[in-house]
Amino acid sequence: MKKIAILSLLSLSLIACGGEAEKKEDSKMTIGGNETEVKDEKSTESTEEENGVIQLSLEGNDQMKYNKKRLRAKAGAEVELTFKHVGEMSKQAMGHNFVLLKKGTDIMAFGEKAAGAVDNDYIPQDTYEVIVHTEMLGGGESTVLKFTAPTEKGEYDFICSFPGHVALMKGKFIVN
Ligand SMILES: [Cu+2]
Repeated sequence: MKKIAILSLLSLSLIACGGEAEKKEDSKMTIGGNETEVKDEKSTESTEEENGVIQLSLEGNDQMKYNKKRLRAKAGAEVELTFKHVGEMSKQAMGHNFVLLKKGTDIMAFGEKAAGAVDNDYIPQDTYEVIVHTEMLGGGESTVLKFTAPTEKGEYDFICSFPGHVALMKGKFIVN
């Protein structure tokens, strides 16, 4: 009887060990996954500071895409955003801008409203939803936008307000 008890104890501890080993492997895999995620995040944004001014850059191309999905700034910080249209198409065919919107703005509804503002570079004139925006650029053009980041932390949407572009050209401006 005793032997049986010992044997079953042994096998129990073996099972327990096996379980632990598996768990350890799992956590390793999770850590690896997190690391990749962090790397991805870094490659989609650049946060440099020069004389206390946060330097950000963003590009738009002929494929109707921004090169970053996220931009980051400290709450209330001075920001200098260099925005460049790296394509070759005209402003009339493939114009791009950067429009930073207030928290909670419905970006698709805003995009529709903006599409009607043909005479104002596709920025609705009577809107309270825009925090700041650049001019509309054509291929090869660039502009620098200086502004103060919102003082309220959180995620803000940025979009291109050229008709139809909001579906693909959108990102998060993260204030922390
Ligand atoms: Cu655009």
